[in-house]
Amino acid sequence: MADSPNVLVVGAGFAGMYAVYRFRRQGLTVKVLEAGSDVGGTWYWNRYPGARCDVPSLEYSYSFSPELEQEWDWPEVFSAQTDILRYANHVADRFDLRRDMQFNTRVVGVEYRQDENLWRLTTEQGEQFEAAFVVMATGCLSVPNKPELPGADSFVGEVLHTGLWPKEHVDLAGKQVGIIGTGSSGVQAIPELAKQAGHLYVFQRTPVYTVPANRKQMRNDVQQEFRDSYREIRRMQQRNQGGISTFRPLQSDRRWQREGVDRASEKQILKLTPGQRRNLVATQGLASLLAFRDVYTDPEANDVANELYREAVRGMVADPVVAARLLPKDYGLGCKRQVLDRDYYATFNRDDVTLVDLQETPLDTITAQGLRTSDMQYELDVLIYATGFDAMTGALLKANVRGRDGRSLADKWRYGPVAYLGLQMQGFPNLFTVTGPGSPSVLCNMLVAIEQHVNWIGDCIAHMRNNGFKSIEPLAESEDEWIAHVNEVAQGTMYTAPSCNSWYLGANIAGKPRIFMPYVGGYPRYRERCERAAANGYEGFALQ
Ligand code: N01
Repeated sequence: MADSPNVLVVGAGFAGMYAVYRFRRQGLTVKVLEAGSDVGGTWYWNRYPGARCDVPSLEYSYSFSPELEQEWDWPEVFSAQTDILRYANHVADRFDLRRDMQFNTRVVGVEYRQDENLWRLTTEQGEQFEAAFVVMATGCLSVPNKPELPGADSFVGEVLHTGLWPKEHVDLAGKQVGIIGTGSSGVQAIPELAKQAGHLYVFQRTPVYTVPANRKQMRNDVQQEFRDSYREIRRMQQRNQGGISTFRPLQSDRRWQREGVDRASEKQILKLTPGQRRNLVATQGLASLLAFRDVYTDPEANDVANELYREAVRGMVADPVVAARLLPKDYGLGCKRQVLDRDYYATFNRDDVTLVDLQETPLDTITAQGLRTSDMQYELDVLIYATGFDAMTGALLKANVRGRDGRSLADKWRYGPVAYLGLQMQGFPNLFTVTGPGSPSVLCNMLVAIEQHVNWIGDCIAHMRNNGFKSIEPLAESEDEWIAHVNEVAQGTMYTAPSCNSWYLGANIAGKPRIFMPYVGGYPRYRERCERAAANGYEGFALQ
């Protein structure tokens, strides 16, 4: 047996990193096993050109160390992957986290040893580790989805995936480059790839709703204002539905006041006249459509916003045929994770970029030289998959988890993820998930969601050790009640509209059960629920 710490953590992304800090501070020994060669998780793997975060960096940052908050400089309001990875490395250095981490170590087995009440983890290299507690900090978007396309193996050019982008520079100069997929990754990459490639072919199956990203450089006075107010900002995050404070620079109230739009109509697009709506989009851009509450719940309001969106895109793309292909038609705003871009539509005005609509001319096969659709052969040097992830459950299932009586997690989750509060599963005692299905996770500022979960897990382990408990797992009825609640709050939102197919629903993976996985009821309500369970002696859980 290689090692037996108190807690084994799988994954050295932001969750695994904080787990080391938190668990160490409470006197536990901890070991992290990580497949990559260093820290950073999502930001370690997703190095494709254009990758950046859609949450402002002053908020997408750890709150556990006031010193860290004061000393770190963010160059931009919404940071690029390189800056976020630099931050992750700084945190790892500053708190000496790597001491308890083993890299290049992929966990392929997570098995509960019932007689010993221990978990045994097996790595790809055959090493084994044991611990009383396991924390799966494996991320929500960490297993790339690479669809099996006919003929894919025959392609002789270079194949890349946005979610597994090489560390080394990829030279695309003068090359014929194809990219499949127009979700967040594709939309971020396409304008950058177009600048680098000889010619870029974008193979689009489903058009996307994307709005321009905030491109502001960080101003010193804004950063200082944050630093001076961080404690209040962190409190505001705890009260906000998505774990993001409404503190500057996100504050939009003044802008709304300037434009003379009252706060009631801010929430309902149907209360504005057609002229007011058009004026709003013309003066404040596409992102203004996202501020209306009714767009997310009322199909009529949603249609109004969708049509305004389409109208604006027609104005941005020079060729009307290309514009028509770029317009989403079969689903509405608010169904998928909102995509943010930098010059996405303008990129299709370039002569060296071709949009191929795979609905009009479906993909026939990949060939040795490129990609063939029903009407054309496209010669390619490089083929890039921007085809997303097996989200939320993928990494947990891939780790081959087996609980009591040898029951696999895959079996427990054959009809969709069954868990309590996205923290634990019945039949898998002392195994915890960070930002697991049924928790706000991907609908929340991830750093806020991660810290809340790791703190809860740390407190739970302390409670067990202080009170002589050897095992904790949820009651089956707690899981049932929580799943019913998770489903109930998602009903009536655009997320679960019949026309909606998103990775939130598992709809991007063939054969995956269609279940809305994250908790949409808001972070504060969720956090209070977790706190209440703990305060009531871990209500809903069986402690032994
Ligand atoms: O993945 P996606 P993503 N043939 O699943 C297409 C986060 N993220 O990596 O819709 C042809 O959204 C698929 O088409 P369709 C963020 O949470 C954040 O882009 O299935 N096409 C779609 O166009 C995001 O939501 C940032 O018809 C195929 C695309 O591939 C999440 O990651 C940046 C296909 C996949 O889109 C996932 O985004 C990047 C096939 N067989 C990512 N299979 C930030 O900004 C799939 N597609 C923080």
